[in-house]
Amino acid sequence: MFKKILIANRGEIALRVQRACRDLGIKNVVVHSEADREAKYVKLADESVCIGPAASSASYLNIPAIISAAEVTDAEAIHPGYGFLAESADFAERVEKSGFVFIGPRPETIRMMGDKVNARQAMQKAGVPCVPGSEGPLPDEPEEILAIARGIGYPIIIKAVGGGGGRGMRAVHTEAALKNAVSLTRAEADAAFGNPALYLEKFLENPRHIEVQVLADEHRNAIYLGERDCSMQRRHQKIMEEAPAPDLSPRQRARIGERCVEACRRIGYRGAGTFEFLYADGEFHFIEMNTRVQVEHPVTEMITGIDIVEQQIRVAAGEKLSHRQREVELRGHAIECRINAEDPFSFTPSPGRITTWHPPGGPGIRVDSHVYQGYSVPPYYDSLIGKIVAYGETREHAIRRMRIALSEMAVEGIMTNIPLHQELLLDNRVIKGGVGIHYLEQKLALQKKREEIR
Ligand code: MV4
Repeated sequence: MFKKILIANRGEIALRVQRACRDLGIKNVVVHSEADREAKYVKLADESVCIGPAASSASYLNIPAIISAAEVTDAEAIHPGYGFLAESADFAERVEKSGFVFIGPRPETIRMMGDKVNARQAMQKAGVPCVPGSEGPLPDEPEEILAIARGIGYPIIIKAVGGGGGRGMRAVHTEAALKNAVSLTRAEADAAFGNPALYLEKFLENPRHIEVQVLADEHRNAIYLGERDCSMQRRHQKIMEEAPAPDLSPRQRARIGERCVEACRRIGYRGAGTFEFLYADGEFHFIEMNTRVQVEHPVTEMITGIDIVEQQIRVAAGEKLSHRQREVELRGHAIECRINAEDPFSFTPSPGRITTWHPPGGPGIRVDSHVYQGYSVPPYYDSLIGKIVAYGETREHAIRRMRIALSEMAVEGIMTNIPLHQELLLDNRVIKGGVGIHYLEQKLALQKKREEIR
C-alpha cells in the first residue's frame, strides 16, 4: 500500500479523500490555492503545499505545480477527486510519466471516454444499450447528414464529440431546422472544445437520469454497486440524488449492471466509474461514462456499505477488489441533498463568512462538508459547501430523516439552498418518486409564472 498520497483537489472531496487515507493508514499531502489556506482539509492535512493564486487555472489546474508538490513531498500517488483535472487524460499521463500513480483509470481509457463517439462505439460493441444515433462522427455533406437524421427519426439531438455534461448539444425537432442547427453547434463545439466533430442521437423528451456505479481492478474483477437516480437537476447541476432508483426492479438492475461490468472487462477498465444512462419507458440508453469518483457517491456507499474511495486507492495500489459481486447487497435507501452557498430561488452564488454552522446528526445521517463556523466561502469556485446524506430502511424513511436533518440545520452569514430542498421534500410528485430530468426546471418556471400573475 502507498505510504503517502497527494490530494489534487479542494472542498468536501479533498476532506473525503483525506479521511479514506487515514482509514488506510496513508499519510496525505494537500495542495491548495491562496484562497483555500483556511480550509479544514488544509488544517487537518499531514502536509500542505500552496500551489498558486485563487484562480483555478493557476492552482487546481496547474499540472506542473501539482507534480512538483508531489515531488517535494515524496508522495507516491495522486488522487484527483472530481472536477478540475479528474478527467484529463493529459494530466493522468503526466502523473504517470513523472513516476507517480494516478488514482483512476489508465490515460487511454480516460481519453476514449472523453471522445463521446468512441465511448458510444465501445459500449455498443460491449452490449451496453445506447440511444439510437449516428454510427460515428457526422460527415461534412449536409445531404448526408439529412439522410442520417431521417434514418433516426425526429426529434433528434446534435451533440459535440468533445462535449459532455450538457455542453455542446442542441435538440432539433424538424428537418427544416437541421442544417442551421448543425452549423451553429459545429461552430460552438470548435470554439469550446477545439473539436468541431458532431454526432446525432434520437432526442428523448423526458427521460430520467440513472447511473450505474462500477468498480474494477487490474486482476480482471469488476462489480457493479447498483444505480443512482440523479434526475433532480437544474442547468446540468444535480441537486438531489438517491439510491436505489425508485421503481427499478431487481431484474432490471441486474441486467444493466451485468452489461456495465461486461463492458468494464472488455475495455480493461480500472478503478471507480459511472455509466450514465437516460431511462425512458423501462429502457436504459447509455449516454456517457464518467471515469472519476462522483459527488453523489455517498448514496451508493450508504446502501452497500462499501467505501468507494478506499476501493479506488486499493485498486490503484494493485490490490484486488475487497468484494465479489455476490457479496454486494443493496440495503435500504439513501438520499443526498447538495448544500450550495446560493440564493435558494434565484440561484445566484452567495459566498462569504459563515457566522453560524450547525450541521445535523443522528441515526442514518452523514454530513460530508469541509466548512465550519467562521469559515469564509471563497467566491472563486463552485458553490457546494457540503452534502447531507440520509439513510433509511425505505425511501419514505430516508425522506423523513432528511426532512428532520434539514430542519436541524442552521447556517448564517451566507444564503443556502436548504429552503429549496425542504420544499422539494414536501412536493407530492417528489415524494412519489421517479421524476424526469426536466421536473425541477418546470416546477420553477411554473412558480415564476404564478408570481407574475399575483
Ligand atoms: C440527451 C437528452 C435527450 N436525448 N440525449 C445532457 C447532459 C449530457 N450528459 C447528456 N444530456 C442529455 N442528453 C438524448 N439523446 C437530454 C439530455 C439532458 C439531460 C440529461 C441528463 C440530466 C439532465 C439533462 C438535462 C437536459 C438535457
